[in-house]
Amino acid sequence: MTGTGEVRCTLMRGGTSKGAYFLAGDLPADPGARDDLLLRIMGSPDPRQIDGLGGAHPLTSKVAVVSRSADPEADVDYLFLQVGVDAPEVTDRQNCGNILAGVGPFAVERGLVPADGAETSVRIRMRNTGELAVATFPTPDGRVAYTGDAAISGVPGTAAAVVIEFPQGAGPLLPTGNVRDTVAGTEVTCVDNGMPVVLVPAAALGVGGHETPAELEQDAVLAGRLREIRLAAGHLMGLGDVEGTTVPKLTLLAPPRDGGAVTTRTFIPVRCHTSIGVLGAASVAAGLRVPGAVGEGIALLPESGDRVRVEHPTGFLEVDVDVDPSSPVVRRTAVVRTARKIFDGTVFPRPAATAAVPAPRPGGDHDPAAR
Ligand code: NQM
Repeated sequence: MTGTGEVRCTLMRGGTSKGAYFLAGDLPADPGARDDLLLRIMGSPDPRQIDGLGGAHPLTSKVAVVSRSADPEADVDYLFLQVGVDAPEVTDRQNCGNILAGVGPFAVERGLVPADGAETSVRIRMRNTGELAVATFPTPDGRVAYTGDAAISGVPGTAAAVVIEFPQGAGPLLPTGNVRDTVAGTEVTCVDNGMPVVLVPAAALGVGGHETPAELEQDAVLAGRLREIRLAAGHLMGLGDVEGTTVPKLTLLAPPRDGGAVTTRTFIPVRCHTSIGVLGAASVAAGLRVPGAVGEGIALLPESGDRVRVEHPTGFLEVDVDVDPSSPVVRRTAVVRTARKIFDGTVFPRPAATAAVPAPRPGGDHDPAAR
């Protein structure tokens, strides 16, 4: 970072999300100063993020902070930060497996890790959860290759595969200790295989579970029920008061329609995801494999193999998840994503003096476009 506040930044698509990637050393070490700078870089708070890099949706208002790791088990440390769109909030309380897909390529691009032959594996310590991931991607001629033939739902075209493996998670798969809980009058399963998620049968909330995200977001009764369930589940899951936080997520479950195991609609937590998060899907898939959980009677699990195809609003996400159902413990999780470097350069943050003044809402009295 220079005296004028400009910062070296790489904008990358990671899976079905997009975010600004930084070297930790290029950002202020003090979290308050860092978060203030990130709000100004992303253009928050403003529902359109018109004055910054953010894309006016939680899925495109994300930041990765990457550094060499001091941990002998890891090459790099990755801290994920969710930047509020219309609220001046930056939180490290959740992780992001989509933005994770860009971390290995970014680490090679910026010289934190050398390319290692035709394919490079980068061991990543995810600082939000303390857990480890290993990302493997093509590096022919010592450079990251972004083109390839892997397709993921929610992203047009194809790109090089980034294979991400997660060894056994440290925390309990069922954070409440129960396979089912009754929360705000609804039977749910609370699960955490990298992302705290509350699984809710869509039918229990009076919806089909195959609606579009826009249709579900317009349903005020549903929004109220989801909020009640989330706040109560947060306490049961040991997360405390989750008002104002982005975890746990809520995933509605419905029978599959396109050859998958289950249909999902995920709230992150207010907006409905246009697909599903990677770790969110890893938690859903693991939850479906727990005997007696609320997915039973809704999901159709394959009779053999680890692969679970999780359907979502724009296609599906396949997760390999090996669960020992007796404990239950997840032995291994793996997923294929793609990532792409969009630009690399210098970002010029909005000056600090205007940071605290929220922009008028679109269509509001002070919005010139509405006049
Ligand atoms: O669950 C969105 C995303 C995510 C998170 C969210 C994610 C994950 O799609 O690993 O990737 O749940 O807020 O980027």
